[in-house]
Amino acid sequence: MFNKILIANRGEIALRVIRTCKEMGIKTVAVYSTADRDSLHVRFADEAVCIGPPQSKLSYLKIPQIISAAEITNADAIHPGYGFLSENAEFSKVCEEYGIKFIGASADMINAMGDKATAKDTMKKAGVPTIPGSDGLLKDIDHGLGLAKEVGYPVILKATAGGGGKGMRLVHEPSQFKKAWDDARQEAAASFGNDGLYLEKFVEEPRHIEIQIIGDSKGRACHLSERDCSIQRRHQKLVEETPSPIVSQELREKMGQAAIKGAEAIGYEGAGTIEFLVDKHGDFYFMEMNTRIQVEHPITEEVTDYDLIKEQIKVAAGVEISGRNYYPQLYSMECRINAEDPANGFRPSPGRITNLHMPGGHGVRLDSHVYAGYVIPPHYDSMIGKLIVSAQSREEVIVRMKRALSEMVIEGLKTTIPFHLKLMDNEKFKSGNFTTKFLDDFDFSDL
Ligand code: MV4
Repeated sequence: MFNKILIANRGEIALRVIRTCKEMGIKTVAVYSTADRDSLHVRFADEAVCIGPPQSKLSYLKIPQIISAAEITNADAIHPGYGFLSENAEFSKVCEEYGIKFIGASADMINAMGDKATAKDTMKKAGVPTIPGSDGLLKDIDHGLGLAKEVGYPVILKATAGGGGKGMRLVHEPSQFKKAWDDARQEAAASFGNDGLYLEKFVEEPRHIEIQIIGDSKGRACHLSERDCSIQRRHQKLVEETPSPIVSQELREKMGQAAIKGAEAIGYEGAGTIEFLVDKHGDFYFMEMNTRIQVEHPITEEVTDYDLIKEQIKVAAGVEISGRNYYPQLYSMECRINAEDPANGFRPSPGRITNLHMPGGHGVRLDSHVYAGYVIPPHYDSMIGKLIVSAQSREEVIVRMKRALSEMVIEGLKTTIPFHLKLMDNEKFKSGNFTTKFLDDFDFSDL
């Protein structure tokens, strides 16, 4: 097992990793920018190294600084958390070259899954259902027009380097194709420096369902069931839950087996997530694979009683997984509490938390790095914390979530709490019958 792990991240996920390391008897090293001097991850870690000024590009994204911090402190592994360098192939490779175990995917795996057209082709060849469309990249406009006619409109153009909706265009009819093509290419080139596009039939009003998997160094993978992430606004997830109200045990088994098949086909090692779209007929299709621990991992931990960070560390150290799959024994839901103003387009609202009260009680977990007097810096994401609530049924989870949200006091800045409180009273949300378009016509004006 590792002697010392450096956590190449900040905020709640840095704390989350440190907590598990402490329970495993592994020493920890925090890295921090000058903006995070007073952060809890710095205090909770055994050692801390300042790696630069506030801007991410000069600190949390600076590979030489982080490798130096690992060398100085004699860390034998690095946990990248999510975001920052967690899916950076170069960083994964440099860690390997320095003999430091990267607790994440190999450079080759990151490259293969980071290129969405390659990832889709790989999964299709492995027998995972994919959406009809182009085999790989589109050669030119006429290639796209021909395929669109074949699969039928509406179609969607997607940037192969994309994800998160960038470089994506919906096309309803042939007359719109040229403009969509030009716009998608331009946006993709500007955002990713790669203008490669692929095409798919557009799936109307889907659910976003993802399967958590974990693979070991022997090539075996297991699944930990699904998370429903359909409550999103502009590709930002706000609420996640498990089990999904639309996933039957039969569908869970089918999606779980498809995810295992995909993961084992590529010899995936570590924790990963396979994202699917599920259509109104209950048919599911591979969308993307994430080669990192995700923000919403705690709901899976709560319903399966499985510490994903601990298992990530174990498989990185060469321990084999049990080989069984994990199924939800409870219901769990996560509300992302962000320093944003939901009444004004979720505009970031950084600043000092002048007064703070955290919720508690049975079935309530709060993963957060903040304290009274803490300043949310403007340089990073605006997450204050994740409120994770569990209970025996979806109905009880919603009641408990309302109770916990109403106990929570965060003064000094705007938060997403009023949005979550309103959502928990929404009849359509409570029915469990909604799609990824649900928030498109939600009224945020009175929050
Ligand atoms: C789609 C789709 C419908 N049909 N692909 C959005 C982000 C990127 N990861 C893929 N996305 C979508 N791909 C086909 N063929 C609809 C979306 C989509 C979406 C997916 C999941 C959650 C929220 C979404 C919001 C808008 C569009």
